[in-house]
Amino acid sequence: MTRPSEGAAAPPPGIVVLTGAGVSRESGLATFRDPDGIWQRVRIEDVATPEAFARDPARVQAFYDARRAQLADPAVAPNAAHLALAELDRRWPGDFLLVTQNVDDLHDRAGSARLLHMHGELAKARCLRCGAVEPSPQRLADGPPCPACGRRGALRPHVVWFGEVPLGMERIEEALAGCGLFVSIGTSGSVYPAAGFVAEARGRGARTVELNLEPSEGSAMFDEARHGPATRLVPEFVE
Ligand code: BV8
Repeated sequence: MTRPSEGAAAPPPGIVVLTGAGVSRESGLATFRDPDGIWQRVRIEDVATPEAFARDPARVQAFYDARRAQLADPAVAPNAAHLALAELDRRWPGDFLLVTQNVDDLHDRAGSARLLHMHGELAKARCLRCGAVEPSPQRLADGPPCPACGRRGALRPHVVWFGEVPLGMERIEEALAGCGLFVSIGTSGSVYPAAGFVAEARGRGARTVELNLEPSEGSAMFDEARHGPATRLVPEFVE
């Protein structure tokens, strides 16, 4: 990990880290496109689009209720990669932003502060009636009341489905524009706009590094790629 040299006139470079499902794999959460991944068991069109929710809300709610329930399992906890990234956030004196595609709460529980969930969060629900975003009840399939307006059956997962606009894009673009280092961890580089961030960072002169179990779809875009499990690669990189 580059350290700002003592007494250097220039401020330390900004860092942007992008994570995907691979960073949570060793905490026991399935990824999406690996052989045992979620999209091998259910189709995106059936559970992760606004059309799916309009067509069969009960099925979509059940899909997210099951994944939310997994987060309550004590065996599912932040791993060494999440903890190393939280440590880097605490320690880095320059600009820092951890952008995660993950909807789990493991970065939050690890202590990451400068964190942005661009695909939303399983732990939150959004009211279709009043727009409030609140901590999610464990199960949305039963149609619990919105904590803000009281309307029953109006809560959806606060998750960005395919075809919906990712969250925090302005803040992400700003961070990419000013960063000197872009690190992509545990993502296949198959979902946009996240998969395009490396090109944006490169275009601004940032050093780009990929830490992933195996080469991703965008590996060729990176200055450096290290392959192996995140719980080994990330602590090593952060040191
Ligand atoms: C949008 C929430 C407009 C739900 C998800 C071009 C430009 C813009 C859009 C598009 C475009 N082309 C196509 C699109 C549309 C679409 C898209 O990208 N489709 C894909 C299928 C081609 N994109 C959208 O619809 C997005 N919205 O574009 O709006 C817009 C654009 C810009 C600005 C304004 C408006 C919305 C996409 C969000 C969809 N929601 N998640 C949920 O979680 O249920 S995305 C879904 O895929 C997951 O959330 C996941 O986070 C995401 C990416 O997957 P990964 O995290 O990478 O997981 P994956 O399994 O694929 O890979 C895991 C990796 O980990 C592997 O490489 C593996 O080797 C590695 N690994 C495994 N174990 C380990 C490991 N690495 C290290 N250690 C280990 N132990």
